[in-house]
Amino acid sequence: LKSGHVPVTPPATSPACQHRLWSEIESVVKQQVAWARTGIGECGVGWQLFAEDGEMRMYRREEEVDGMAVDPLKAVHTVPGITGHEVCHYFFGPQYRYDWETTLEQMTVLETISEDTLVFLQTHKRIWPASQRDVLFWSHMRKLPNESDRDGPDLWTVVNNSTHHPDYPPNVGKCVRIYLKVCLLCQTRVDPPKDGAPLTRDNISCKITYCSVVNPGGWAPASVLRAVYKREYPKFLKRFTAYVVNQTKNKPIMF
Ligand code: 6CM
Repeated sequence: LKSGHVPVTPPATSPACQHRLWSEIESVVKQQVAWARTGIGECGVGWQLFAEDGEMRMYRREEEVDGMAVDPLKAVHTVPGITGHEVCHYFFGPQYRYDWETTLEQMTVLETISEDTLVFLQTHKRIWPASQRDVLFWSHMRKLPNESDRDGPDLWTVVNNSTHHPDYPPNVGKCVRIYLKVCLLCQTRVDPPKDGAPLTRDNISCKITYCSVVNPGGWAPASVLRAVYKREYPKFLKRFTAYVVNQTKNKPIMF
């Protein structure tokens, strides 16, 4: 930092700031990003490693509310060849969701608040013996300025958070509504070629942190839910990141 310069996060400039949900979006994004940035050993809570594959590690804490498992999850992964902006672009964009989201049955964009803020209604495939689930959430994508290295790549995040919509009340049809808080936080790492040659995808990698808390909203046996998560979360993160690698491999790098 140049002397006298104090790092200040510039105010968010998204046009979504006019919207009724905006103050909630601001506060949830800040809280979720801070939580995602807290390392596994840092927060004084006991994380249990439940899945590991190459660079990917997945941790959970077993928690219950009214007998229902609401285990917080935190996953970290490092993937070569892609940027944080690219990862967030494919996670956020509704046009890509059916390509990678294997538990999805139907997705509708209920509201476009701005190009970086959407409201989604999704139904997910039924998992026996429980009822089918749906979920209604806002999703917001944001660039976070790199405060430790002003010339370094920015961080990118997507935060998904359950909300209500008067036309789609919960638990009226065949679906039970689930409630979630999800944060995907991505940091691009650059290892420039020594000889000053142009950067290629061989010189970049992305550190991904994915945090979620899902309340199943109604009866779901904790043991079945935990078995489903143990199977589905690693599958999701591996499949989704492989999808981003595949989509971007012949495209210019999007920082
Ligand atoms: O974060 C993920 N996906 C986003 C885009 O779709 C978004 C949605 C998350 C919905 C998560 C639903 C999980 C499946 C629900 C099953 C509930 C079954 C209850 C009964 C079981 C006995 O944030 C990726 C989500 C990856 C989930 C594995």
